[in-house]
Amino acid sequence: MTSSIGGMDADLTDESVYERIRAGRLTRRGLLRLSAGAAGAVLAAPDRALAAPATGIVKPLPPELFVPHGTNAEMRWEAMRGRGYLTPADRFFVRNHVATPRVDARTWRLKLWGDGLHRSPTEERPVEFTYEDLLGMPAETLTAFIECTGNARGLYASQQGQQASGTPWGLGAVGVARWRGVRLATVLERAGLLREAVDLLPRGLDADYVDKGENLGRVRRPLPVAKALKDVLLAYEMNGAPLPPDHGHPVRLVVPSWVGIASIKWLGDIRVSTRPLYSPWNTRFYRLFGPDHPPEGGAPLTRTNVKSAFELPFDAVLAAGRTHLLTGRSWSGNGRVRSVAVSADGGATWHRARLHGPRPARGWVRWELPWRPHAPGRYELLARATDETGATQPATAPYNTFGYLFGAVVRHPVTVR
Ligand SMILES: Nc1nc2c(c(=O)[nH]1)N[C@H]1C(S)=C(S)[C@@H](COP(=O)(O)O)O[C@H]1N2
Ligand SMILES: [Mo]
Repeated sequence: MTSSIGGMDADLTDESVYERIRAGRLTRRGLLRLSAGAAGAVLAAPDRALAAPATGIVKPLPPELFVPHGTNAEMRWEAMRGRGYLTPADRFFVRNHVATPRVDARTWRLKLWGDGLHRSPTEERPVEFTYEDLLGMPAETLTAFIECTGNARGLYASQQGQQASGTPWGLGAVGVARWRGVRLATVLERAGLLREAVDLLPRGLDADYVDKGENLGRVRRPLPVAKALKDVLLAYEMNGAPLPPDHGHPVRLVVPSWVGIASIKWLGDIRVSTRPLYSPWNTRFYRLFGPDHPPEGGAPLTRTNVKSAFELPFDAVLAAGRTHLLTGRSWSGNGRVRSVAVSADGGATWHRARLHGPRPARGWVRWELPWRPHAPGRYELLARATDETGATQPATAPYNTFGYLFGAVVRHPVTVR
């Protein structure tokens, strides 16, 4: 299995190239350069402009599966109806600060450096691991969701009349995959992790992020060593295939149960430090700001909250006098979802949904409930999950200026005819 992944690397490159030729986005000259891999790890900017569509996302984004949001793409929840437990890669949401870079696994290196490692390797002379090195280490699989911190942000406006800055996601900035790779703990240990190390700074290989004219450098978000050693994966596979370009090829972090920003894609290097580390991604962003929070923001966000989604489009049309099977999924960064209640009358009466299928601690749970609406009209469907810590979904989400962690019960409108 492990060696076949190494063998599949070239195939993956071919396939993604083929995909872009088919979509007419790549010239023959661009193709020759790509396959020669001449430029090294990342394509030069002119080639990237040729190779990638305007979104900077490589995979196709058919409108029946995705809602585009600039450089990002949201999964439509109806695309999960009748599907299995996992979110297939073709419909997994993409959150890119800039654009998907093309990274060649054959020349890629993971670099570790900093005073938290034995003999304090420097950024210029780091400890290095190749893709093959990682494939040769003990592999683990992990079924986990990745969810953007701003998932459901759009509901602050549509449901609570509050303006929040950032991508106005619906509920589709979440997905569950089966990730396979090496424990970050294994690599840290081999790199010579010191007991005094407290913080890591994993950094992506995508281009610098420019925020309103200010260059903030490459995407990097501090990660406490304690979390890194507990359950973080250096993933090279997603749902049994090599990690696709948009999801971090060749290697990404998967930081289960934590806000999506922690799961750095196209991982290039990790600084290891004996002192706490900071970047704009744990100071300026990904804290709660606003009237109810301190001026410097609350503590950096870690675990996500409880949420639920129906596998239906907003404003779905359903036939009156028939029984419909309402289906959906619920998940929480605190652990397993214990129960889900559904209301079809705007919250006046609640019914227990039937939970079914696997329920891993870091994934989601599927549920269903039959519903027979008698009279035509407008209805609001509500789903409210409670997790194993007793945390449940409130009627309203506490406001913060960036619109993070919208965990309120979503009022899902449908029409019965
Ligand atoms: N290098 C890098 N890593 C990144 C990002 C990015 O823009 N660059 N976006 C982060 C954010 S905000 C989220 S929500 C997740 C999204 O992962 P996905 O695109 O595979 O769904 O990746 C995270 N890792
Ligand atoms: Mo995110």
